[in-house]
Amino acid sequence: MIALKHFLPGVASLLLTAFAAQAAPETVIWFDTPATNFTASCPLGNGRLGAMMFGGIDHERVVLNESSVWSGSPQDSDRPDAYKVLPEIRRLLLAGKNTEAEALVNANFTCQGPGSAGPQWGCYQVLGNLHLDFQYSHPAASVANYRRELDLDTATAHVQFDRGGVGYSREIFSTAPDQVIVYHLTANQPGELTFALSLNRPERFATIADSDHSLLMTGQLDNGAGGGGVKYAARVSVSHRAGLLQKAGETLQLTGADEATILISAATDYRGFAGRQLSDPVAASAQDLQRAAHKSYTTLRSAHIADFQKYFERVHLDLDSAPDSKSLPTPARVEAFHCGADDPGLAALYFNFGRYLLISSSRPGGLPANLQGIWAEEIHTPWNSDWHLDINVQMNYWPAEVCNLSELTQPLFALIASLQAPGARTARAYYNARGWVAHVIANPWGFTSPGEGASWGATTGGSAWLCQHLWDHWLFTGDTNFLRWAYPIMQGSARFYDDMLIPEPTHHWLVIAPANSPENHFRMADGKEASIALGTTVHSQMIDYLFNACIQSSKILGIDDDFRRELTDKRARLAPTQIGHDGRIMEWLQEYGEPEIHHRHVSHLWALYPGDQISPETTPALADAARQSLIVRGDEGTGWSRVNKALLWARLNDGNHAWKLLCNALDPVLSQEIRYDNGGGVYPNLFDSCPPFQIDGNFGATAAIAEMLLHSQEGEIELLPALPDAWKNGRVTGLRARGGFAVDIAWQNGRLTRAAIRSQRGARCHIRYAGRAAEFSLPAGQSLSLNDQLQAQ
Ligand code: FUC
Repeated sequence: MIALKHFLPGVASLLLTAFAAQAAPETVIWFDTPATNFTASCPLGNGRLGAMMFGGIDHERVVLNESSVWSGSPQDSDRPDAYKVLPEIRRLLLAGKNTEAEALVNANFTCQGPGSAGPQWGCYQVLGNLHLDFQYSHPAASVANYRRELDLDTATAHVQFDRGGVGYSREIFSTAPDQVIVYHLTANQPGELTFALSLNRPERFATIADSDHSLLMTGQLDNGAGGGGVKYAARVSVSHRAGLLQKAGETLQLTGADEATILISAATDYRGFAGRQLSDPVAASAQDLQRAAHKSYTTLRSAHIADFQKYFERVHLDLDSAPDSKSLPTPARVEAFHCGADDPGLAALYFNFGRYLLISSSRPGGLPANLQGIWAEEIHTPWNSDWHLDINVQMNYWPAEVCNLSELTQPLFALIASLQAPGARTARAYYNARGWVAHVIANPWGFTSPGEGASWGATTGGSAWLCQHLWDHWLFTGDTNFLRWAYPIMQGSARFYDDMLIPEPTHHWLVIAPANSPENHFRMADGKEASIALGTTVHSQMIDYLFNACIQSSKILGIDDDFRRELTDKRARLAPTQIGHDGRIMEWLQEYGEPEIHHRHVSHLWALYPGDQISPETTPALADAARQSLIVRGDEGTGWSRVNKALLWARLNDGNHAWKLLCNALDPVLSQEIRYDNGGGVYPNLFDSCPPFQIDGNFGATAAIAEMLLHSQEGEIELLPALPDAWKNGRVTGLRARGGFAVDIAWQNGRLTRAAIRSQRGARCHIRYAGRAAEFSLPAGQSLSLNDQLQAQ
């Protein structure tokens, strides 16, 4: 049963219905076997230090990560003279000669050098592997009662089993307060814990036993320019009760212990836009380890749980779980769901998992969650596990504000701020424009040039899309200090687009040229295919949003009247979102042919989500057209694409269709092979499969589930806007709405029963539910309880 304390003060009892929640099926991912691969292992993280526990019986492997283990180095990848070709590219585009324009873009509007295909770009990679080789007194005895679980509520993973009459248990967590990974092992019979411990990685390492109870692994990554890059150090130390601990070459041997605690620390000398900025990882890792070693396992554990729960306990979601959801290991539960089991509780588990992963992979002061969060087992991660700016890194942060994890966006904001200086150089080199720009890909080395392939890499929308998060943070928090900090960043981005806009010949609307619709292409009347266009819908939508954000900010801050007037004027002349002859939103300025009608990106619906310019209430015709676009795009795709569409259906108030997409996003997947067309779902450990593993789909799913329960655009809060029929009973507490509100909602038989709203800073509150509307004034900090008629109670 969820405790009363999780409800808003003063209204808790009203919300306690006969709904009997069982916490475990919604917060525990569990298995009855050890993991046979990475995507079945259990992820743990403190934002910086990651661990994937396999839970092996004879051999345990824990994959270790540190968020700044990045190869590569800063490079000058702008083509300084590219801007000279821009007038000709524009002339060709204005003349409708897209393929000719594209040839010039291909030749000039890529980065200098191999970009993300080259070693200097770098690669987020595994820190190392901790190996434990166990010996048992009864090696021939069979193993019984095996259970491995990840408890999302405490951010701890456990293994338990019996062998030869001995009960073994292990627990692992990665703690933020103490900056170490802690692995605790026990046997319930004296002297039955025996294992050898080693530490390695696939390349570039040396491990020594630097004492009879500790290991040190050091190395230096490739900087991609013929020299040494980031240096790292990882340390392991073991303390134990009973038994004997000795070093044996580069390993440690513990024999006949009752209990052991392994501490793991790691550091790098990465000195970029975020992170620890250390010069000596060997000393830093020693310091972390020594500090933690002075504390008991239980002290470390309780500090970790308190720290983690400070974030995780802010939000609760209860949905009915299938009766056997507790008895089925998670992969079997997912399989049963796939085969039609009625188990909305799996969505609650998936929702919680996304929140868990964000808290575990993105902490203030650190690097933003990358394509795999912080979890990687290879040297060569897919797409270098970087930050893609044409949906992926943004999707990572979609759940942050609505799930009351606002401060975890700080690493993303640090990345955005860091792109200004290199992005200003790129803006000059390619476009002779003021302000700053980022294209499609970014790394920790300040890369803002176009990618190495112009068809996908020359999209200039990355910076506008990133800035959307800055303005949205303000909309949720109303933090004027933050706005003062963020405004110059948004302004710099707006300046770039301001300089980039040119009138198109037919309507004289202002458009970006050259432009792409992320990663998609089109067919022209002469049958030729191209990616480079004169104006694309997504660009217009994002620039409209950004200009509005700057206009509003400058009013709030009382500055920059002239710039505001200029943006206001240009905003009114931007190309509008158009509806095509078949009733769909047009992706480009013209109605081109669409070679890939089911393309995974649906960028032209950006204004529906994450933007706010399209909604069924304010722009019903565009909302209908968006619906048509989604129908034609279909319900398949990569993992992230499926949850993106779930979000879009949620914004269209179609809960059943959103749920259908979420169900598709929960398809069981095992393949790791990169696919662009389809094949999304989840791996056994519930990591999103693009495929391969890509964490954006986890975060997007959490955002989608929140969006099905609560909308907060246009100054209104809408309760249960897209509740699917399948989610008959439920309640959610602690969600956040734009305008600075906290919202709890309970429902039964698909109908609202109670809601509670609290204003953080005092505000008028417009609420809607099922065609009803109500308005209240809420003093700061006060809660309002509403019944199903939206009447105050
Ligand atoms: C974008 C997507 C791909 C993949 C990659 C990491 O390019 O179009 O599907 O998610 O990012």
